[in-house]
Amino acid sequence: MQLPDPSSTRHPGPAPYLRIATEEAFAPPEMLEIYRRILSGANVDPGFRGLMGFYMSSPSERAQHIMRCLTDMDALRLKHMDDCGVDMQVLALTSPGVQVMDKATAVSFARIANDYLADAIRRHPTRFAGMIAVAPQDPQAAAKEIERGVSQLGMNAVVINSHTQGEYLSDTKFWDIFAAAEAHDAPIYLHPNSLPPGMYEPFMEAGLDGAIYGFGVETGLHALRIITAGVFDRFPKLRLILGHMGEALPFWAYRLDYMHRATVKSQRYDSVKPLRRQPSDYLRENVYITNSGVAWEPAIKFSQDFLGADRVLYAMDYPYQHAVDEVIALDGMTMSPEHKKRFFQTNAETVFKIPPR
Ligand code: 1DF
Ligand code: MN
Repeated sequence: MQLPDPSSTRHPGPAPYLRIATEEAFAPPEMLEIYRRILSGANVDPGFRGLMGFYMSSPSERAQHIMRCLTDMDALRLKHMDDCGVDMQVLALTSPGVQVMDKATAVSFARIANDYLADAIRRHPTRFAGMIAVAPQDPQAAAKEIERGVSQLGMNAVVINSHTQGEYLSDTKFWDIFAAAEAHDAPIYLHPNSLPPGMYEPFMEAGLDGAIYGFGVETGLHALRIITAGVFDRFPKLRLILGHMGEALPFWAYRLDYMHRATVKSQRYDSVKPLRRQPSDYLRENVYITNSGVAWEPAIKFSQDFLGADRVLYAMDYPYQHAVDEVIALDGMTMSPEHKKRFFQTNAETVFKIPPR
């Protein structure tokens, strides 16, 4: 990993735009205590143990750095932002958030985490914005927390860390969450989670279960399940945000459309029903993507071409990815000044309703 090198003279210079990073993680120390309790119990989810069990116990430099950064909401975080030229972080409770907890703990801790985040935003209102954490385990409580987050805490997006104990939001039992998000005009950032038990083994044995590949496969699958279940036909104004270059779905668009059409026509699966539009239409009209973890100009340009320049947003994925060189590379993209400003600043201001400073 490229840790910021204090002796480096490289520093992103001033830019004709603010740099707003939109998939930045934090963890209240109290959540780590709950995680410790879960990890010491019986029947621990293998994906959760492989992910947070690792970061919370490994002596490696990467793990120690990440744990230090996740739990800091003040000087250290602001210093790292300054080092990287990041003006603002849009913060989300780190994966898996409350989704690994039992229902009652998840509902109550989502509120605690949101209050904790709102306090940090109050301390640093020009540096932080945030997303509302919810417990999908209790869809009605999640809907209420979205309402509270928007109307009382001033947060305008929701974070859900992909599957909840192996269950997907394509199941209609979760759709009160979509109804609340749509009613409050709050996009849902569908962020990766560790792989559920049914997917874990073949990825883990090759060391590919994490952010390197498994996360993207599972979160992309989740987004596709939401599309093919007809969620956007039922909630046409609902918006999803996907990180990691849309978890590669823009690259899949042609094949998704062709094979979805063929599958519907052949009546091969009861679960693949006709939709009002093609899968790629929902990607272009209901989805925003961020470049979290992918500081790569060709992928960003392809996505702008496919989705439109108003749907591709900057993200760093701090502290899991923390590299000043990436900001310098992105500053240097060959791209019109208008599109670059949308990418780094104005799309985030619009999507997260960040007030002008
Ligand atoms: C990792 C990556 C962990 C991402 C994350 O949350 C995360 C990682 C626990 O590298 O283990 O959010 N990510 O979004 O790429
Ligand atoms: Mn992330």
